[in-house]
Amino acid sequence: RPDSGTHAIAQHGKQREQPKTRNMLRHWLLTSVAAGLCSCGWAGFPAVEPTQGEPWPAPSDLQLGDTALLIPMPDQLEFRVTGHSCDSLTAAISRYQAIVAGLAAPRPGRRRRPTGTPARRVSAELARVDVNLTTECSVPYPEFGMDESYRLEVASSGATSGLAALTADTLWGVLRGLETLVQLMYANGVGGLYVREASGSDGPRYSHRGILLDTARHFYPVTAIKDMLDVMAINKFNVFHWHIVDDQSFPFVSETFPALAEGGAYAEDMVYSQQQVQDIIEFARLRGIRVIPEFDTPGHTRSWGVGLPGFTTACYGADGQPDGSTGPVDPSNEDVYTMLSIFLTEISERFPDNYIHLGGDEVRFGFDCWLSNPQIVAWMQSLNITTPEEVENVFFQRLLDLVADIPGDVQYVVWQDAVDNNVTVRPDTIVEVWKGGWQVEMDKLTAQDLRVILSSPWYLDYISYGSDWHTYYDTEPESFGGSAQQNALVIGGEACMWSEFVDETNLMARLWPRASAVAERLWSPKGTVRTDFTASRMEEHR
Ligand code: CP6
Repeated sequence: RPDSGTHAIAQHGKQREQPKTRNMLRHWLLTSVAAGLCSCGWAGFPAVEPTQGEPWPAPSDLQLGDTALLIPMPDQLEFRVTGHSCDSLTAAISRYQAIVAGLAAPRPGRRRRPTGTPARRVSAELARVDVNLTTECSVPYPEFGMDESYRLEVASSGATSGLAALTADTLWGVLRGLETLVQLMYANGVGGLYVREASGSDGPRYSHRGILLDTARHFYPVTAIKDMLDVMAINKFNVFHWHIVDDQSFPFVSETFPALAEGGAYAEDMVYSQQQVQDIIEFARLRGIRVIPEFDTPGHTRSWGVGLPGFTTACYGADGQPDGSTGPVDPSNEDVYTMLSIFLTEISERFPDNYIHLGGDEVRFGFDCWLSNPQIVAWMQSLNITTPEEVENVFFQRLLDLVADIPGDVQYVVWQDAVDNNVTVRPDTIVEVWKGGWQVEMDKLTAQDLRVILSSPWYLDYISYGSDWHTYYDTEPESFGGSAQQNALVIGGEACMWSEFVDETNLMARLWPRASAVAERLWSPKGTVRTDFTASRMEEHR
């Protein structure tokens, strides 16, 4: 079926339950007619039963009832702050008020439950939403390990009938709870909404649930990044791993080294200014999303060397002369370490998160260049080392040492390559696993007592025919056969959007809803498995 995204998602899905006879008849009629009209070889997969008001990712411990409450005038729905308040909370409530008001509008391109067949009995009207933040909004920025849990009651009977009550100990929990609450709502077709009866609590399985966006292979305007962050919040993602620079371009405007972007950006206006970076961090903060910038060295640094000659290695040809190309960071140049110390101090001040991603991947592509350069060979001799792996190790060790000297609590994430190459990392290092054979690697790293995040199975820039979200969904990060102690070191995962073939024109379509599969795997309790109902929920969520 080349025609329908909705069916593509659910094409292998079967109906969750046997519908009642009348529904079955109508269903049979509709599908037969559709099949008869379609000469495109439709395989006759039954359409999934439309769901209404199913939250995604699935909450850990929230019971949804059989009845719904009516919200006759969505734009008038009152949110009352009953606990602590702060600007960030007020901003979140305004944002969700607008979302609620928008939910009643008809949505194009989506199959709906036929009018006249309400999913559930409507027993009351929703009078108000009480939002109870039990402690002060004291933590200004989302951080690793933050409490994102909340309690939610939407009562359609008893003493609190007609009330929704959201309670959380942190602003981040309130944000997650508001998102769930609006996902319990669905349009009634005549300008109002229903909201499902619900009771219980929810919280994430993993504390690191990220999306990597590469803004170096193609430049993304701030608006595109904000669009992504908005949908990340809908999916309860909480980390924007900003792969901000790479070989191809350096769009980050540094205060201490403005030459980097002047030389390395694609164009003068294809940069992220100080103001824009701050704007993105603030937009993310209001959605409970951390921004972890990646400044990848010593590989993937061609663009750094354009504005800062001498930072990267000059590669030599067979004739013993520089051939005009450049390789990885020049580890024999002492200025490089001074520069990185100043630069990363600036980064630690401009990005509020405690973590910086230091990269360290794919250095081997530059090994030949290192070995071609007589200065580096002489430097290697002076250190009594002979292999490029040792060069990589010496550089990275010095990098980690200088990061340790930056004032404040600066912690780091590295790609698995650094540890594979036997760099001595601090015990609190987070290692990101990206290569194939990830189970073996996760086992190895956690056996060394290192914390890991997994991204190998979730390279969303890669596309193929069919419902690949199934595979993303079914990947269990702890399926590497480790001990309970090892499993506890798995702190989450990331979906990656490398941008060699992606830019602002196709980013959203390539991310969503496929990244939603990853979102549920990382949020919902261990053991959450894919069923036919998952496809229906995915369809509604999309
Ligand atoms: N860019 C950078 C990339 C990749 C990595 N680092 C990458 C490698 C292999 C695949 C996809 C992406 N494009 N800087 C590796 C982490 Cl399959």
